[in-house]
Amino acid sequence: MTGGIIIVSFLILQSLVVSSSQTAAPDFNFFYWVNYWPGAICDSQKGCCPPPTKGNKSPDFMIHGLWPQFINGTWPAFCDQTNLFDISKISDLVSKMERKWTEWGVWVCPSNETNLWEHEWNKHGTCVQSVFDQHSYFHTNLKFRQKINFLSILKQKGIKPNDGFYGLNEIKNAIKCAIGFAPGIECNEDVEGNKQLFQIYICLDNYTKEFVECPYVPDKSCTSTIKFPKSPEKDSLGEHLSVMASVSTT
Ligand code: U2P
Repeated sequence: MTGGIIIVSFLILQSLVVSSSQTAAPDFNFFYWVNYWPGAICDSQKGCCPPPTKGNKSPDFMIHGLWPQFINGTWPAFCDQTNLFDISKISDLVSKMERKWTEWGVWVCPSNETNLWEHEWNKHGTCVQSVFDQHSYFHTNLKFRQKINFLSILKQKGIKPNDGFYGLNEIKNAIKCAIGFAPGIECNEDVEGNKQLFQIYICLDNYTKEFVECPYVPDKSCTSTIKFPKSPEKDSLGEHLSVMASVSTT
């Protein structure tokens, strides 16, 4: 009798372990969490059309996304057409997302705004459903944005968005000092062809529980010294908007 109870208990326990591991085992190796510097879009060939009302008022890094990666340098994308982006699932997060995750196309002239949030979920989020649903995917991005303030990390080491040039290693070390692991840095070019700080990549384990050493990072686009471009000042923002207003009313 006792033996029977033990066997039944064992079978129940085993079925619980199997079902929880089926939903929880990620089928990718790690995450990139990527943030971009809007100033690097503003002084590139594309020019700048800062968003008028939505978003952050003061210059800051913006979330690009949380991307699952394979160890061999490839990544999954657009994994599930049956669970596409649905803003009603994240309505409580929207106001924060407008401040920290501004649509990237709005900075480009002429603005080519698409829905970045929708794109990021449909492309990357649908491939990480073993770990996240829509709400927890976006919430996790915001949680890390709250935890890591790249601008203040860099400023503390005297690295400021002032069109100055800084050592690539100086920038990486500042971030390594703060989070324990060196980031990847992606550069683009300003109109004069100077390489400049565009995106910061940090790596997280496949449950986003901790930072990890990046298996590889897209460093090849930078030179050993790179520019940290200014962001549009509030004044120039106002100027830009009043020019736009006068153009549209004449
Ligand atoms: O490089 C173009 C876009 O492909 C996605 N990407 C790129 C490199 C990488 O290691 N992992 C990855 O997912 C990004 O997709 P997006 O969300 O921008 O469409 C990257 O910008």
